[in-house]
Amino acid sequence: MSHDIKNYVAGQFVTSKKLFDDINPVDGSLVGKVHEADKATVDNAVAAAREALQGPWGMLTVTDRAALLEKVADGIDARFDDFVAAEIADTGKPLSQASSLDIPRGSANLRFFADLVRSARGERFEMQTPDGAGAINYTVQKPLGVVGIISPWNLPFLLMTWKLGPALATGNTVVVKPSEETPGTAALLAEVMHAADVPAGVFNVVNGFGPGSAGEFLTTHSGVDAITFTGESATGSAIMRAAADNVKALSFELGGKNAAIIFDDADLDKAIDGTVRSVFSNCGQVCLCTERVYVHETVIDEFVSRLKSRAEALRMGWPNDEQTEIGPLVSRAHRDKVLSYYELARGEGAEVVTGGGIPEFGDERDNGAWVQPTILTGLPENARCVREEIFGPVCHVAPFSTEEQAIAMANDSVYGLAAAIWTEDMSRAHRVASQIDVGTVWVNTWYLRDLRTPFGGTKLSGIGREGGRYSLDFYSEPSNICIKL
Ligand code: NAD
Ligand code: 6OD
Repeated sequence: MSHDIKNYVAGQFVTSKKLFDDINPVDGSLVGKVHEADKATVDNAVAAAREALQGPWGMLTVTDRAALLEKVADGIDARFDDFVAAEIADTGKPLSQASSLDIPRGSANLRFFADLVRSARGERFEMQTPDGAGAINYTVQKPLGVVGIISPWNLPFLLMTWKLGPALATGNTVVVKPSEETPGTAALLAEVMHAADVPAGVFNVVNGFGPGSAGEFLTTHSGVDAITFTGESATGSAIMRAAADNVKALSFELGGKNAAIIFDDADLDKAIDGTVRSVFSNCGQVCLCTERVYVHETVIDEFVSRLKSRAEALRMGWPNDEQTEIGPLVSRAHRDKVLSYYELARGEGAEVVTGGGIPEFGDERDNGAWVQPTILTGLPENARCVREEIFGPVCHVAPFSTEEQAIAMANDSVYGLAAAIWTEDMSRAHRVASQIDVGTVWVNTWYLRDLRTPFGGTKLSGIGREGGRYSLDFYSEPSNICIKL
């Protein structure tokens, strides 16, 4: 049954005269009607967030703020099934994934940053002065102010809370703009915040699109102090231009064209398991997914043949079927983009090892946004399908002969988000990992996350790092207090 998804501004659920459809990509059915925030609604949200900085929220001690975040995390856990259902309805992702990754990481993100901010250390410097009495300097961390959080559709709740946790833990107030494709879990979080008595204006949600809509209103708003954004690199550039006039602080987690390198000494069972995960998880819609696989020439034939069998065995199905391993893409529009790359690959001379089209179900799912898991070979390294982010369940597999060549191929990209290396030689693992120009290198694993580590990308993959103390550094501003003794 479809329902209305409203904005949440100054502690109130706010409607709009302009509505847009939230579509379920499994079968094209209507999830709900979304109230699009107009300029006045965004202005109200920013004003409420600014006011809340001065109100009870601004007066809370770190301990009280952390306790409130934990109360919100408890509220998420108490409504776990609702969050899972909302995420599945918007994205079509399998229940097994939504209930083991997306939603658990939502409350974990809040708990982690509540813990971290409680134990954050300050700094203090003693200095000599000519009169001999000296001075003491210490640093206080102040919130940035009003933070705009703009999130994508691939891991909607995980990625929104990944920014929200540290932003609130450090004392900011926020205006969240979820992706127009996936507004469900942000709306539910507003209900949880409301029930947890989070002061009005601390957490606001405005729904809408990018240009000419809530995204642009937020990024150009002079009352917003910082923008933390996850999404496409081209959108990051547009936001950077929009934010320039007010010189806002920016943190960007952007696109990738991530490489996996499989050396001849790799444990092929592990490498194939890991590559199936890194290429096809979330139907290839994780920024960290592998789209370029480089395999040593002596093992590439076996690797491709086994990867093909595994890709063909992946179970596509209804999200609530516990056997389902892979869901649809997020929308028909995104499917058109992915299919255009499948077509382009053929035009560029690729061999399509498996996939390359649309599956047929013979039921309502034929109205959805499904696409086949696809493996390509035979493309030159300058082919567009090897260079551009596709963001679907697809990889290109190419051979290499030397370690130096593998490193050069992995680094030959305008992106620099993540890489996976598969080898049983730990000296090689250390040697190669440090030469790959990306934010995260996984060795014999993929997407294993310790939230204390720096997370982000080089080149077109982003600006800045979040995670652990890196998040605290971004969301707060150090001020020096100098006391002459
Ligand atoms: P997107 O850039 O199209 O949209 C992301 C968000 O930005 C949405 O909320 C959208 O409405 C908003 N937006 C779009 N144009 C805007 C504008 N001009 N001003 C303000 N807001 C605007 O990205 P997407 O399609 O939702 O997500 C997929 C992309 O995100 C992929 O490129 C993927 O690699 C990237 N991504 C990166 C990471 C990371 O951590 N590096 C994580 C997830 C996704
Ligand atoms: O796990 C995370 O913290 C994180 N930021 C993941 C990003 C995934 C990209 O789609």
